[in-house]
Order: sequence, then C-alpha cells, then structure tokens
Amino acid sequence: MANQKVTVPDIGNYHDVPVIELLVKDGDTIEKDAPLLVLESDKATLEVPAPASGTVRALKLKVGDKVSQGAEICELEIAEAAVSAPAPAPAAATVAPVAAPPASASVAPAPPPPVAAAPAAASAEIDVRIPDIGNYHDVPVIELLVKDGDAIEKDAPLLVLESDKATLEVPAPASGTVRALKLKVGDKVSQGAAVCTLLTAAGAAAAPPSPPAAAPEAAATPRDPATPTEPLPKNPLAIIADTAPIPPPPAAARRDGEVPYAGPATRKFARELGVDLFQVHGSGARGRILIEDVQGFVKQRLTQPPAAAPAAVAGAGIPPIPAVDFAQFGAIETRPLARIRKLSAAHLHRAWLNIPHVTQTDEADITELEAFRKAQSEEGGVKLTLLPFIIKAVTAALKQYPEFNASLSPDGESLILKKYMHIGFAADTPNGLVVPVVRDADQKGIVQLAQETAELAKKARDGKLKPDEMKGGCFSISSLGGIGGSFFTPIVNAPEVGILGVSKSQIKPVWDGKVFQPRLLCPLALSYDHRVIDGAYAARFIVLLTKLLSDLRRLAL
Ligand code: CAO
Repeated sequence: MANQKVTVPDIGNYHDVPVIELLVKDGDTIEKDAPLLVLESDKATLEVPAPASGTVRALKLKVGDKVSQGAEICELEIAEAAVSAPAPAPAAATVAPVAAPPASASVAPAPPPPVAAAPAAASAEIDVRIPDIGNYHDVPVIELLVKDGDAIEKDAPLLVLESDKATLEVPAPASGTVRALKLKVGDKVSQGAAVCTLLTAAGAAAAPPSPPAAAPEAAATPRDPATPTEPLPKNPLAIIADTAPIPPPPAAARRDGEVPYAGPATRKFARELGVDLFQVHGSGARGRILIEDVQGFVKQRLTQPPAAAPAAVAGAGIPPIPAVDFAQFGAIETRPLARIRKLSAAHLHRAWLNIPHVTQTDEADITELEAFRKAQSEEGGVKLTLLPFIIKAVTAALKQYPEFNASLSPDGESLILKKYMHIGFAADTPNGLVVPVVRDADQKGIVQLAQETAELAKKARDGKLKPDEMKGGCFSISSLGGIGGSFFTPIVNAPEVGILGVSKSQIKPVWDGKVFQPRLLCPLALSYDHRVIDGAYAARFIVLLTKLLSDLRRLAL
C-alpha cells in the first residue's frame, strides 16, 4: 500500500472556490477518475476526479470550505501494484494525471476563445468551433446534443467529447439556430475544429451577456459554463457544468435541446447503464443529479414489483410514460391500488405486451335463446342468466376448434392441447377484476353452470375465492352484457389463447330475405393470440358460436 496526497488541481484563475458537494467519505474505495468533490465558482462548476483507484483516507474538506489550487483534499491509499504500474500519475501534488496546463492557459486571463470566430456584432451567423480543450487532440465526439434546425439557448451544451482522461461539454456561445452541423458521433476533433454555424437574431449576439439570474433563458437551461468573452477552464480535468442559480424545470416543462443537470461523470455513468437522466431525481445542490442518484434509480427499477414497473422495464425498448406532476394543474388525491388490481394490472400488462392480439367480432341472434331463458328463468331455484348458455356454447365450439383450448409452450415451439375444458369468467368486484374458473364446464348442464357461476361470482365479490378456484382456466369469457356498451377488445388471459367478450344485446332489424325482422342481437368479440390462431380459424370459431347461440338445439348435437 502507498498513500498519495490528493490536492485541488489547476482550476484556472479561481481562488477560494466553495466546495458544494463531497462525493466521497473516508474509507470509500473509488475508481480512478471518479469525481471526489464539486467546486462551484461564480462561472463554472468543477468536478475534481480521483487521480488513481484507491481508498479515501484523511479527508480534509467539508461542504462550504473554500479552496484554491494545491489545497489538500485527502490521501488515497493505493495498492502497490497500481503504484508500480507503468506510467503512474505524477507524484506532484496535483490530482491531474496529465500535466497541468501552463499558467498562461488558465481561465480568466486567457484571450477570447475561438468559439465565436466571426465577430458577432457584424453578422447574425456565428462560426462555432471547438474551444481550447487543454492538451487534448483528436478527442472523439461521443454525444451530439443538437441537430440542424434546433433552436438553442446560449451555453446549452452542443456536444460531448471524451478523452481517455475526461469528458468535456462544448457549450453554445450564444442563443440561436443550429445550421450546417459538421460533426457526427465518432469524429475526432481538436481545438479549432468546426462544429456548426449558429444563426442568431441579428444583433442579438452582440448584446452584452445577461446575468444568469435575470435571464429566463439561463434559468431554463441549467448550464452556465463560460461566456463568449471568457474561455472554458483550461484544465481538462476541471469538468465544466453550470452555475445557473435556478434549478432545472420539472421533466414535463423541459424543452428540446435541454439536458439533465448532471456532471459529465454522472452522465457518462448513466449512459453506460442506459439510464435516461430526465427520469432521475437529483439530490445534489439545486437538483444536481449525482452518481448515487443514478445508482438509486437503477436499484429502484430493478426491485420494483412488475405491477408498478413502467413499460420500459416490462417490455424491453418500450419508452416509459414520463412522470407528470399533476398537482401543478389542480388538486389531486393519491390512492394506493388494491392488491387485486395490482396483480391483475401486472398480468394484463404481460399479456398485452407478449401476445399479438386480434379481435374478431360478430353478433349472435339470441332471440329464441332469450325467450327460452325467460320462460325457464327460475329453473330449480337458480336464476338462469345468459352467461351459462354462453359457457355451454363456448365448450361446444372448443370441441370443434381445439386449438382455442390450448396454450403455447414457453419456448414457443409447440402447442399444448388440453383434454379438459375449464372455463374462466371475468367477475367485477369492488377490489378489481378476478377470473373464477368453472371446472369441466363441457360436462355440466345449463342449470349446474348457472348455479356454479352464481356461487363463484358471489364468492368473488365477497373476496372469498380460493386460489384453486381461479386456476387452470383454458378459455375465458368477459361479459359486460349486464352493464351495457357494444363491442370491446378483451385482452387474452395468457397463457390461454382466446377470450370471448360479450356485450349487451339489442333488438335490431334483420333482413330475412323478404322483410326486416326485429331480432335480439348479442355483440361478441373474440380476441385471440395470433401466434397460435389463424384469422380464418377464429372466424370459423365465432361463426359456429353465433350459430350455437342462435339455435340452442345445436348444443344438443
Ligand atoms: N345482453 C343483455 N342483457 C344481459 C346480457 C347481455 N349480453 N348479459 C347479462 N344480461 C342481463 C342479465 O340477464 C340480467 O338481467 P335480468 O336480471 O333482467 O335477467 C342482468 O343483465 C344482470 O346480469 P349479470 O351481469 O348480473 O349476470 P351474468 O350472469 O350475465 O354475469 C358476471 C355475471 C359475474 C359475469 C357479471 O356480474 C360481471 O361481473 N360482469 C362484469 C365482467 C367484467 O368486468 N368484465 C370485464 C373484464 S375486462 O375488464
């Protein structure tokens, strides 16, 4: 083990700069280049990275301390192997693993940067070039934050460069519209390389820079690195961020061209993990997003139960719905979801994302069925509703179309055909949707089906269904006929492959070849998993179903 003293590197012409964030504590093991602390002058925020991997010891600073170049930060306990490795960090009392730039290259006294090569007052076009980026050459462009036609604010970052030692953002020298963007990701650039042309409102670029606090644009764009008359800090390790005194706006209010309020190290970390920083809440000063915030965000997403997980987690590549602070539009109340609703939400979401759904509709003429049902309505003390008739018809149709009584194997390689017919039916309960299952429905008569569905529906509403009474379904029925509405698109109750939606019947005129007859038509909507069921097969299934419901005698065949 060897100890290396870590001091504040060359931070340009800044003195007595306050420490606004300490990103490490004694005992922390950190990687080389991980940020140790953040300093904030009136012009820029600077992250001081670790010169080597090691363990932090004897941390000397606290938030609020004011420091200048050479101030002691901590000691870094470094494993011998790392110390004796070739090309170690210089033993000099600086964190910079590359030679600190000469004093003449420090921030304030340097001549105006080559950012705005064309004199702004004379023209409405600014030729934007790569500014002084210290001792770096041929640095790859790793992110382009603008594209041709983008209207951007002064100081908004245009692109990000990443050397092997640091990540640097190049800010816009003025507000304007991006034209003739010359770079693409992967291009290698050095100081003076052309970036783009910035079309500013005539004369606007010549106006003296407004103080950030007074300019609404500055408030909306959280970065305020250097003004055109003041170059970027020359030490490439002093990574530029912002000093805008107003925190970034909420996600919903963000505009194109804005970037999350985070240092380059955090942004790099987020990029590596594929995290959208706009979704991460910043816990640092003025809402600055810290590496810990990104870690916390990832951890939270990984441990979130599927019901609450947004689409981005449940379905790879699906952009999440951005969070909205609804309270900004009016009064709200947040009510936790009931357990059943959370479970059914997760289940429906899975089914919706995994199954390519098609819904086939038709109308069954149930005029005779209804006449029969009404005549028998209190058979054996049991009220006969439409549901048991539909279950009976469905089992008869499943016999002829067994692929609807099947499930796809998990590897998608085979179809598992079931020799039993357990039919589920969606029941609306105060706590949400449940699907009790009638076992061996094909072997039961209408009265028994009426009895069992009534019992199961009551148990469902009373919250007394046993888990076994909701398992093993082969095909589901969702009946909204007692409520109203016409066709709807039910979601297949995976791993089943079909579901029948039943809506409220209505008397409609039906042409019998000579005249229109008033007939009672029941809307049916058959959703199916198109991976298993072909459209023609589904159409035949629903045609048979309507025939069975139109003529009950067919059920006896
Ligand atoms: N057309 C016209 N009337 C209908 C009908 C239809 N398709 N279906 C039912 N009805 C009538 C019934 O005949 C009954 O009227 P009468 O009292 O005059 O006989 C009335 O509507 C109420 O029936 P019901 O809905 O209580 O009984 P049911 O056996 O048909 O349904 C159940 C039972 C459990 C399916 C139902 O109560 C229920 O919970 N439905 C909602 C299902 C649901 O939420 N589905 C959506 C899932 S996806 O979000």
